[in-house]
Amino acid sequence: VSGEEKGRTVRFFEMMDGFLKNDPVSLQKDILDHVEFTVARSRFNIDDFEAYQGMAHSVRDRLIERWHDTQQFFKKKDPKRLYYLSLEFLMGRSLSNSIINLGVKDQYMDALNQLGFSFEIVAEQEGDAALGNGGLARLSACQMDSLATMDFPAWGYGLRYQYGLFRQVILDGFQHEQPDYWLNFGNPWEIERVHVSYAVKFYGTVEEKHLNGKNCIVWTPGETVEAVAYDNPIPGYGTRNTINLRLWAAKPSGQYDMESFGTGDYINAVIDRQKAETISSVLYPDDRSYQGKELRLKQQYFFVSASVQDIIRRFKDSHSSFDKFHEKVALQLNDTHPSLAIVEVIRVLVDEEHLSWKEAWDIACNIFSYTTHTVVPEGLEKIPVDLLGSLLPRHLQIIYDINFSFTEELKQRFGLDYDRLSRMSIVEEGAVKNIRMANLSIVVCHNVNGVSRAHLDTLKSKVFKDFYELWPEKFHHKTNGITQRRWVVVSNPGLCDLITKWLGTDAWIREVDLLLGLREHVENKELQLEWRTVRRVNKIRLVEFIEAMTGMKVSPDAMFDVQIKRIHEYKRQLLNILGIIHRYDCIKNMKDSERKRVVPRVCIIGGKAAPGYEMAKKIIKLCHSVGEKINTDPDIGDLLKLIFIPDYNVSVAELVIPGSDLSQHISTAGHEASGTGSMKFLINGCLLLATADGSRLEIIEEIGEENMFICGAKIHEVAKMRENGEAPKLPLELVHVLRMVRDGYFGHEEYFKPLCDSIESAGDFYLLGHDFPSYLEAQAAADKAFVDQETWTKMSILSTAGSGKFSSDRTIGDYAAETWGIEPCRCPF
Ligand code: GL4
Repeated sequence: VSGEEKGRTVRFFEMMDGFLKNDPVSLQKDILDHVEFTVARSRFNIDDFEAYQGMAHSVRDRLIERWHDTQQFFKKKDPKRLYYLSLEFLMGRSLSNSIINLGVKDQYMDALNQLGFSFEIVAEQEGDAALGNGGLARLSACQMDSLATMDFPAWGYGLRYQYGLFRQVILDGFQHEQPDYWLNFGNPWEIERVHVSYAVKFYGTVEEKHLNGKNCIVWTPGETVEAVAYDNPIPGYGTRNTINLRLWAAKPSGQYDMESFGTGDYINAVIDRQKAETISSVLYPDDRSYQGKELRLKQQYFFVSASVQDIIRRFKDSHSSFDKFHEKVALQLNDTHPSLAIVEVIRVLVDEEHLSWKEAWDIACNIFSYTTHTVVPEGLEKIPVDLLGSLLPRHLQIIYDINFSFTEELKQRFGLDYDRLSRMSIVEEGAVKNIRMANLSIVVCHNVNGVSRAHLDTLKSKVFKDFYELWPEKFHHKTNGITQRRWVVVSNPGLCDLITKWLGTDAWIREVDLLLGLREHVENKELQLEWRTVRRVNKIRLVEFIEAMTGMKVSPDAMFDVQIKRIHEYKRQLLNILGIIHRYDCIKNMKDSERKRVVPRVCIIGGKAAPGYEMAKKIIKLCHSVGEKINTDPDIGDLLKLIFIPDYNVSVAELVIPGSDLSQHISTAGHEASGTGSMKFLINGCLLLATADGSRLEIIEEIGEENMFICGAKIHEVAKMRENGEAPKLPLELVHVLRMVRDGYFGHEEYFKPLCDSIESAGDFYLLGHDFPSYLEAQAAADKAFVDQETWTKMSILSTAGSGKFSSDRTIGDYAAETWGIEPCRCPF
C-alpha cells in the first residue's frame, strides 16, 4: 500500500470501532480458522491446547488491531512519551487478562462453550512468561497495565530471554533448577519485527579523528550483534489504547567480515557468529547480585543500545533537530540495570549526532529518572572498570568525563573532603576499581525515587545520605502498587462481581478509590455472608490445586495461612517454619480437651531460592522435612498441615491469593524496600500478619492496625539493636524449637546446622530471636479472630476497602505528574 493509500485507510477505520467482529459466532469462526490455518491442525479434532492456540491467535488479532490504532494515534499527536526501561518483566499469562481488558470475555466464553470447551481448562494451557525474578519484575508488569489503562503514551523496553526464570523441581525436599524454555510451543502474544533491528557494538578501540573539519571520536567495534524487536501488545482496560512492550532478541549480525569467512573454516565461522544469540538466552536468576559477570553487562548494554537507537529513530522521524528532545522523551530506569542508557544517550548525541557535550549533557539530565529498589548499600550494582573498559571502551571514557565534572562540583561545594569525595565518586577506588551505577544514575537523573515512604527515609539517612545532602530536591518516593485488573478481575472473578454488586458499579476497576464504598456496608449481614461464600469457593479451588500438586487433601474449614515469595533470609520464612514447629510441639503436648480449642491451620509456603543461595535452599528443605513429620503424624490430624507449593510463579499466585485467609509478610524491619505481595492479598480480603516494614507502614495507616496482626521490632529499633551490637537473648520457646532441629527430630541435623547457628551463634542478624515472642502473639491473635467468623469477615472487607492506595494506577498517576511530565493520550474508540 502506498503512503497515500495507507493514510486513506487509516481515516476510513478511524470511523469504525474496528475491523474484527466480536460476536460469539464470528469468534468461533475465527478460533477455528486459526486452528486450521495458523496452527495447521484439523478443525474437526481439536484438543485443549489447540483450542488455546486458536483462541490466543484470535485474541492476538484484536490486540494488534488496537495496538496499530494506538501507535498511529500517538504518531499523529506526537505527545511526550515515556520509555520504561527494565531488564525484567514478569508478565505471567496473557489470555484471560487480554480478553478482560479488551472487554470481550463473555463473548469468548460463549464461543468456546458452543465449541464444546471450558474456558477455565483452555486458559490453563498457557504457560507463564517469567522474564523476571520477583517483586521488581512483577512491578514492571503491573505498571505496564496501568500505563495502558490510563492512556499514557508509553513504551516498555526489555530483553526477550529464551529461558525465563528457572523451573523449581523438588526432589526429596531439595530444590533443583530446570531450564524454562518457555518459547517451545510458540508465543502468540508477541509479534516478531524482522525489519526492526539495530546493530549493537561491543569491544574494539576508540580513536580521535579529524573528519569533515571536526574532531570526532570514532569507536571501531570488535564485535557487532543484531538486536531484533519482538513486540508485545499491552491492552488497557476500558480504553482502546494498547501500548507496546518491545523486547529485544540477539541475532548474529547481517554484516559479514571477510576475514573470518575468508579463511576456509566456514563451519566454525558460522558457529562463532551463532554465539551472538547467547546474549539474550537466559535470565539471571539471582535477584540481588550479578556483580562482575561479563554476560550480564552485555545483556544490559545490548538492550539499552537497541532501545536508545529505537527511541532516537522514532524522534527523528518527526523532528529535524534535538531542541525538543527533552519535551518529547522521558526515560525511566527500573533500578540501575538499564543505567548504561544514560551513557549511551550522551555517546550517540555527541559522537553520532554531533551535538556539543553541554547540549548532550543537558538533554540527559532532563530526560532520565531512576527508581531504586534496594535498601542496603551492598545491594547496589558495581561494574569492574576493566570489564567495562574492554567491553565498552567509549562508555568508560564518558563515565570518567562525567565523574571529572562531578567531583569538581563536589570540591567547589565541600572543599577537599576526601572521604566524601571517595564515597560519592562514580568510580570506586580499591584493589578492583568499580563503576558505581547508582552514583552515576543519581548524578545524571533529575529524579530519584524510592518505592515506599519508609524506603525513601532509608535512602536519605543511609544508602544515599551524601547525595541527599547535596541534592535534596532530587529525592522522592512513589509507593509501589499492583493492578486490580490482574489481581482481582482476572484472578478472583467471584469477588470482582461481588464488589461490583455492592458498589453498584464496576467503575472501581479503573478508579480503585471507589473500593472505599465497601466500608459503609461492612455491618451488612448479607454482604458478610456473600463475602464468606465467595472466599469459600476460592478456598475449595485451592484445596483441589493442593491435592493435584502434592497429593494432600486439606480441609477448607482450616485457616489457610500463606507465605509465598522469593526465599530470602531477610524475608524470614525460617521464622514462619520455626513458629510452625512450635505450634506442632504445643499441639503434641496438649490434652484432648485443649485440642478441641485449636484452630486448624493449613500452612502454605512457596517460593524459589536463587540457585547459588545455600541458606535459602536449606530453608526449603527444612520446610519439607518439617512438613513430612507433621503431615504424617496421626496425633495431629487436621489440626495442622504444612504444604510447600513447588514452582511458585504468577499463575500459582493468582490461584493461591484469593483462597488465603491469612498471609505473612515478616521481613526484618528495614529490609524490604516496599513489598508488593501484601498488596495483592490485601485487595483480595486476606488478612495480613506482618512486620512494620516497607510499604506495610502505609498499609497500616490505610486500614488500621486493628485490622491486621502486626509483630516484630520497628525499623528504628532494629537500627538501634544493631548499633549497640546487643547480644541476642533467645526466648526459651525458640531455644526449644531449635533444639528439636539440632537433635534431628526432622532428620538432616548436619544440613540444618547452619540455619540454627545463624540464630544461636552467628549473631542472629535477622533478629528471629527478638521477634519470635511477638510473632507468636500475633499468630495467637489471628487464631482468636478466626474463631469469630463475623469479626474476621469484617476485617476482610475492610482490608479490601482500604486497599485503593496500593493500586499501580495511583503509582503511575504520581509518576506521570511528578516525575515524567506526561499526559494521557486517549485513542478514540
Ligand atoms: C525489590 C524489593 O526487594 C521489594 O521490596 C520491592 O517491592 C520490589 C519492587 O520495588 O523491588 N527489589 C529487588 S532487587 N527485588 C525486589 O523485589
